[in-house]
Amino acid sequence: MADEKITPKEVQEYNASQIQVLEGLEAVRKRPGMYIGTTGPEGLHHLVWEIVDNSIDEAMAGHAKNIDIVIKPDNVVEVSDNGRGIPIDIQAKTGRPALETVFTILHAGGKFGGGGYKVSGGLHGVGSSVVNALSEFLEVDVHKNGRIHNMRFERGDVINELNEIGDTDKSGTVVRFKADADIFKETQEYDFNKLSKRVRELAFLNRGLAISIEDQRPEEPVRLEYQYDGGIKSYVGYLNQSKTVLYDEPIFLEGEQEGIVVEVALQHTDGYHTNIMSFANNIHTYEGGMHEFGFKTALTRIINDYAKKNKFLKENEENLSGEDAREGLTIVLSIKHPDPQFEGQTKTKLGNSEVRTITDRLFSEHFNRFLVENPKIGKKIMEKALLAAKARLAAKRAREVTRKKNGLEISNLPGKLADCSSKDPAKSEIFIVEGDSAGGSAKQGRSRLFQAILPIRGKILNVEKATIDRILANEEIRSLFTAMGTGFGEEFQINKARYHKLIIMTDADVDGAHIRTLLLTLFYRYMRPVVEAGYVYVAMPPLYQVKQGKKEVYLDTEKELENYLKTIPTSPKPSIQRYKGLGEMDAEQLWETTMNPENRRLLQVTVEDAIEADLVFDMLMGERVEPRRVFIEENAQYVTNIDV
Ligand code: TSJ
Repeated sequence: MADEKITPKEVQEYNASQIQVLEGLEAVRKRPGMYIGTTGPEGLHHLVWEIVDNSIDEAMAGHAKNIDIVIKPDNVVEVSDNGRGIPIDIQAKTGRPALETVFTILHAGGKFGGGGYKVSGGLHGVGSSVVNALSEFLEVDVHKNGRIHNMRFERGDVINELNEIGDTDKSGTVVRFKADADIFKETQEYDFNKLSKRVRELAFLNRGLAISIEDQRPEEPVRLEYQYDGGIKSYVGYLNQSKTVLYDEPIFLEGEQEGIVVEVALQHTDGYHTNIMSFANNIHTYEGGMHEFGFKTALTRIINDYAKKNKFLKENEENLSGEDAREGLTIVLSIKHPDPQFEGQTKTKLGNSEVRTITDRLFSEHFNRFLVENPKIGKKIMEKALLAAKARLAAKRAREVTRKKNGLEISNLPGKLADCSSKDPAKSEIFIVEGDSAGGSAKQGRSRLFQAILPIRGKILNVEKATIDRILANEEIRSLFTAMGTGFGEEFQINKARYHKLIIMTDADVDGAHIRTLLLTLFYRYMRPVVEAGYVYVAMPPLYQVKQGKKEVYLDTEKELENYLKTIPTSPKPSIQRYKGLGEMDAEQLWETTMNPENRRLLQVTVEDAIEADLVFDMLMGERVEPRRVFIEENAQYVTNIDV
């Protein structure tokens, strides 16, 4: 890399950051939102990734092989790695140990040592000092040169200066911290499921890295360990595990140019959808960016060149479109960049323009060679793309015939929709309710001013296995789109949404879970802007009702039930009802427990949830039995609430 000259501008920036240093960690405690976004659950979990990112950096630099995360009782988090250990020597500039600087100076993380890829930037990278400032306590043990070096901080203040606390034959860093309840007022509870999903993703993205996560809060600790020698190639295999694939091994390439590492893994399925997941320095770039752009251009170009050269397409025939070229593809694209620029609304769009040409070049060279060396697979890929083009052209002709009249206009509002009287979308809600009896209770119990009810019958169409025209012909799906008012496909308009809350209300049993998953898959595939806008919710009806005398109490989990029963007198004998379905509640109960904004609990669906639903969906509904069996076994602990 070229030496950089320090220009007057940079000198100025340096001075500016010095001022920030003087402000110290007090500023972080005063306005935590400025540094971690929120002090709700998102911000709380962010602390863990802030610390883990440092160990990932050490692993990416080739110095650590293992990372272990433990959620200890009382929500203390411990992160350790077997890297070189944070440097402990006195820095000339500050006269303080480097270790102390890491935790007491804003933005100091990773500023020394030089080189390598940092996870920092974008959502992450505000530094370990921010975590320290927001922790009731933080302790660090550095195993280095045969000794254990320790420091302790409380709310950012040094409590124990750097000191040696014993001998060691290992090297590495251990950090333990407890989020400060004065800052994280809403909750200090970590969601193990959420943490372990990201841990698995990090394992996929960093080939060979062994990363474990243990929950020591329950009586029986749970420990999960992830290590993928195939890296993102294994990730694609995982995403496709329940799909029918066109060839056994995902296509994989890794290349490097100008210090930028590019990895791509892809594999075709017999489905109609494209699943592309891109990452920059391990951050999921939901909004895409230059790496995705370069990849897509290259893929379309190479497929067209190959098709022409090998007479799959005649010279005078129209080129295959990008969407044709990507149909049925599962793609994971991961780049590592020394200085990533994140742009876009959610700072998840990679902006570095040089990445476009580099990804294009590295991928096309490899993919070209792959096609030449594997003509049988090449033929399958061509046939898939040609079929996609044929379907696209047929659909286009069909659309031209029925131009404008796809029947989804609001003038055709479905008969079974009980609309609300409010015309203000921001205040309006639509409940998608499974079954006619629950639909009836919901219609009776609702607040007609702002709540609309759309009952749907039984299983809706599996959009995964259906073509567009079949989806558009499906009555349940049509009524949903008509009610929403957003149109469909290319004509989709989020600003036409007639409701800003779309609430899925299904039974708490296996069928209910299936229908919820089907709906989430439909939204993810065909109403994604609605999911991205945060309009989609899942209603959480209670599982239990306890009745004692005149008093009725509703509870959501078995544990809450147990705890509640301990607090009430034993006579008169309480009667406990376990709700199997919404239909068992009368209109008033349904309103009180599940629909009334004052009492109800709604889960907002994120894009990640929808992706997960997509996967679960494949598992439960796919054609292959073996992955379904394995999935149910692996997730047995999570499905105890489900009646099988
Ligand atoms: F920063 C931190 F506290 F958040 C943290 C840092 C937390 C954890 C769990 C691990 C780490 C960390 C830091 N692991 N490994 C390192 N490595 C360095 O800081 C390091 C070591 C040696 C050298 C060198 O040039 O010799 C350079 C660096 C950056």
